[in-house]
Amino acid sequence: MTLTPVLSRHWDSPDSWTLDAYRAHGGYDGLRTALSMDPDDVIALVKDSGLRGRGGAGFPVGAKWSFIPQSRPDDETANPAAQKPHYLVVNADESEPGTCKDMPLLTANPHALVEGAVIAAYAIRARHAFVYLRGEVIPVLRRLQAAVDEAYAAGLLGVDIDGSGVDVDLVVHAGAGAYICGEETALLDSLEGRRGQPRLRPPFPAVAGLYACPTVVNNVESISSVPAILRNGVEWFRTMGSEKSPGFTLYSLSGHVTHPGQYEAPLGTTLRELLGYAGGVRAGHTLKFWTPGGSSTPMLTAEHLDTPLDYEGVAAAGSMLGTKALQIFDETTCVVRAVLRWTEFYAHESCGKCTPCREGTYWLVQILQGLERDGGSPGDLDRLLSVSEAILGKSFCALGDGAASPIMSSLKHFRDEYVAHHGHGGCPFDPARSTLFA
Ligand code: L3W
Ligand code: SF4
Repeated sequence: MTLTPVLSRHWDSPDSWTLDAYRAHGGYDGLRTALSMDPDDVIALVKDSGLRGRGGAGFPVGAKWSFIPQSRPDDETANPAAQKPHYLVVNADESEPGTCKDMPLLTANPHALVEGAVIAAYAIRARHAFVYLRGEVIPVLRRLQAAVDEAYAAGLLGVDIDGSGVDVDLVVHAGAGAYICGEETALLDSLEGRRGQPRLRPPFPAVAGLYACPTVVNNVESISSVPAILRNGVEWFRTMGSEKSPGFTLYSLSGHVTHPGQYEAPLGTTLRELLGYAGGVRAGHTLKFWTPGGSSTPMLTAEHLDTPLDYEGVAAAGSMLGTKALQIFDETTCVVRAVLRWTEFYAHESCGKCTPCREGTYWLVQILQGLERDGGSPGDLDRLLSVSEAILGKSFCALGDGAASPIMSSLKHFRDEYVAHHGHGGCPFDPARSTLFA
């Protein structure tokens, strides 16, 4: 596989984020193509492309768009849901530990998202679109708002877009920095002005989303990938990746790697290949474990270096592709300490709505802290497993499963290291050598 930069092709060009720079490379040509088509044909094209959601779950984008009631809102004979307004919401609340693709994308190429959002809104017949952005990242908020302002001034947003008679407004909304607001239904509650907590699904947002109206919620990278598909066609998109996981994607490499950053490549690229682009694990060290898609995805080891990083390949290896956030840890890292840091994050970010996650994450932290501090108590490993099993599949939303996942996968691959904490009376690693978790 080779790198296939599409979204990141011009990231290093001066002023890559401006409308002029974006247009110089074919920007907004995809929108023109879309506006010349029937909205249903745009949905069919995105379906044919096989584009899958880039936010973690990999749900097919075109299928999700097609769940929105298909008849026109002004068709009185139609399904009543079709007469409600439709909304597009872009999930830009990137917070999964290790995930760092949407913020660089919005910083260097915000017009790809604006163009994709107008195309998506047109396809699902939405008059209003929202971007729910992680609130702490003020420079990204400013950069995206500037792109939205430029698009309005150029007639690419607002009323009668590009003389097509189509109207779309796009609002950028800054969240207040809660991980749970990346869960789509908590995000919708937050956008409506309430405390962000997950809603029961079904109904899925496509049926009852923002203000109880049909709503598509898609990740930044998913929406930003759409213009290139309109511009270059389905066949072009399908020349990359596999039948079930077609196209290009942004992999983020972080941690003990020589050149951390975002690498855009076809789905199915392996970690071995990506490490080749990124200069390998830092000099003089060896790979110990890694996450394929952020801390919520079960960790893998050097044994999985040749796993194709697509939805099917990573599932076959016992994990999930998730957000393609490849966190690399070398042999200096204490796995218990790494898992403790992640678990503290989940305990802090648990919204408290359901008991398994609210209470379970608290107790997981207590047990892991004990192991690190003084080796813990006999039976701790069994307790870690039983608390994790009480969370996994029994919590109200995916945050609970995400919290259990690093514990269960680390116990599977590194049980001896947990046992060594008992034997040593605390962490056997020299904190001075463990650069990530000092
Ligand atoms: C209509 C149906 N729509 C499913 C839609 C649903 C959603 C999408 C995927 O979690 C994962 C999670 C994290 N009719 C539908 C339907 N949908 N059935 O499809 O739904 P789902 O439930 O499979 O996943 P999810 O709740 O969206 C996402 C994992 O991603 N993750 C990512 C975390 C990253 C962040 C971040 O940084 N912001 O949160 C990492 O692994 O654990 O498993 O739209 O409505 N019948
Ligand atoms: Fe809230 Fe955790 Fe339950 Fe999700 S799993 S609803 S974050 S308490």
